[in-house]
Amino acid sequence: MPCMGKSRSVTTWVSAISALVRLAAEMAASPPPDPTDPGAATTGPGPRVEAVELIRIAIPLVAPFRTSFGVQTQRDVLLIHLLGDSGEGWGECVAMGEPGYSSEYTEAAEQLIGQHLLPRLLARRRVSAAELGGVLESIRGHRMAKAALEMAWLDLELRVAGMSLADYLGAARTEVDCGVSVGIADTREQLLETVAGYLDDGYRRIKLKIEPGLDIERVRAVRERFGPGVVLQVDANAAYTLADAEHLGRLDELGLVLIEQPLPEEQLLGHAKLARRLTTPICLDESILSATVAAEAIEMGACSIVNIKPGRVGGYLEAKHIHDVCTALSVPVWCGGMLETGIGRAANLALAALPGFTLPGDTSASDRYFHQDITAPFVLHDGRLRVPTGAGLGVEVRRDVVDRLTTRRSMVRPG
Ligand code: NPQ
Ligand code: MG
Repeated sequence: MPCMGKSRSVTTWVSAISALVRLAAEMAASPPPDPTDPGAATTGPGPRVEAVELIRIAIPLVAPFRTSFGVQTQRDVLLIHLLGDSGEGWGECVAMGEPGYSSEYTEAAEQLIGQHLLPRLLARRRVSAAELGGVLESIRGHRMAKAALEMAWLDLELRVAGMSLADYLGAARTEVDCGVSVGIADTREQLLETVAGYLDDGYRRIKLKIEPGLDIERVRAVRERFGPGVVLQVDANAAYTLADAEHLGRLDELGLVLIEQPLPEEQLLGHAKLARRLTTPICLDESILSATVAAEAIEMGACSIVNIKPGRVGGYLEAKHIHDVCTALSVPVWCGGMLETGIGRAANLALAALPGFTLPGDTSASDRYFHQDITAPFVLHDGRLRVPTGAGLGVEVRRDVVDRLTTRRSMVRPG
């Protein structure tokens, strides 16, 4: 326990943090841009959606991607194509084919969107992207499914308004520093070779996927081979327990920016206990489901850095709230990745351009994952990607490529 004098300053510090967390929670609960506020970005009453095409595509990955929860060789993606009275809008659901990263998965998202979410939205004459969360509030969870619809709504609405998503969200830069996520390799030598390739490509940060047994020695090998100048971090995807605290402490001497999600999603207190035993900062990914969870996790000391994935938190508007909350609490954030096609990649770049995104994210070039993307490919320039400037998400979908990759297609209409 701290001595008397220290305990008094700790009390002051804790009450200051509490006040900030309250402010953060209020900001999180505050409504989206007010259309009557001249300073806020507005897009009017929202589009009229006449039909929605649900398209399932299977895109092969350039190489198998192994994490602590499994190996992926292709991406099973659900695309949302809105057909409105004033134009079209595209969205992408980041759920995986199997519920490995989280409980959501593509088939379930498609079912939920078709059976529960779209009927509620299409029952209204017009819905704006900012109103979408409220209309769908009575349906619990399924944030990736909701986020996919919000993305499509934002694209349609902002295309009509002639505004880019980056401007709408409040972007502060025109290009963003990029990192890359490196899967668990079969051998140490293969890992070193892969990392060397990404450093040659110009990536400004390397993230190594780890799991028990393929962790300390692998990370040390990368640090020793490429030196102290390489910006390095690790991601466990919830593969450890609190009993591994001492083992994970061996990462402390390897100069990592952070360790991402060492423990299971629901163990906020566990992460807070682990944080006290490590000098490497803890960053949460899977655990951060909303701005409220982010504020609470930060207050209890479960993390000091936050990975923001719009799909995981229910959309880009909630993602912006988390950015605002974390920025108010001086907690750095970065943009995660879910192996998005050019559609989700474009939107992630708009988000990653906000001022609080001070660490390079998993916003990699298209060719990190795909031989052929369904939009014009995003290409690295000096370790950065350019933020799209066109209206909406700022990308055009290559319908011929989508059609070639399509495994299933259906149409949802009002009524
Ligand atoms: C993460 N992403 O940060 C995730 C997890 C992840 C870039 O490391 C298919 C679809 C395979 C989504 C593998 C990165 C995936 C996936 C891993 C997401 O935890
Ligand atoms: Mg992660």
